[in-house]
Amino acid sequence: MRALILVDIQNDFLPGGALGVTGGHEIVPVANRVMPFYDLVVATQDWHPADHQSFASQHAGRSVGEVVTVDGLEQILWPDHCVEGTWGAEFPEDLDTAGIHHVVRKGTDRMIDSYSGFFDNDHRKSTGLAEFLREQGVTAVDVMGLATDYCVKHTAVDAAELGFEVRLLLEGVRGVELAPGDCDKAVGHMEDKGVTIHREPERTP
Ligand code: VGL
Ligand code: ZN
Repeated sequence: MRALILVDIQNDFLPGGALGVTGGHEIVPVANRVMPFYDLVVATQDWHPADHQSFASQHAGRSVGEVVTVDGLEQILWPDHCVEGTWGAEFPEDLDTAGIHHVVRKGTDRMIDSYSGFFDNDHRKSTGLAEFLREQGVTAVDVMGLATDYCVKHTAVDAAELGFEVRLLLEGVRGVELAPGDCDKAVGHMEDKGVTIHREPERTP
């Protein structure tokens, strides 16, 4: 069975949000259109405590975009975003959440970030998503959401490494682009890791 994974489609990653991705709102209708084609739809949510150590606000004298070391791991500093229980962490109002069967929350440990829906950034702990998908009989996943160059990339690459057949729905992703070209680079990296890039608009995936 092929499942759909919606990555971090949350208010804070849409324009106007704390970490708004350019054009991020354009993928909501894409998600709504394709969800009915899948027997299983899983959504991830970035879900941080207010003192998460990926927030620049937690590091005196540091600003957004700088890289620090947290618990032995390199960490890019972000604006405060997707704080558990806040509006920014919620799904956007126009996302058809009735079509989502299962939600996975990640980044809940203040000491380690989690771009992937499967593992934290050091692969110390599983979120349980791989185990859940296997229990459901899933062998293939289509991935879309935000952001191409961070959470989408890490989720798709981990899925491929875990042995799932993975397609990236290009119409349904947008990226942060801290540096110009980051999204193209991320797509190339996913392709190198065995992810199929699905370039056509989704009608019957
Ligand atoms: C993300 C940066 C920080 C993402 C999450 O969803 O791509 N990016 N936290
Ligand atoms: Zn985050």
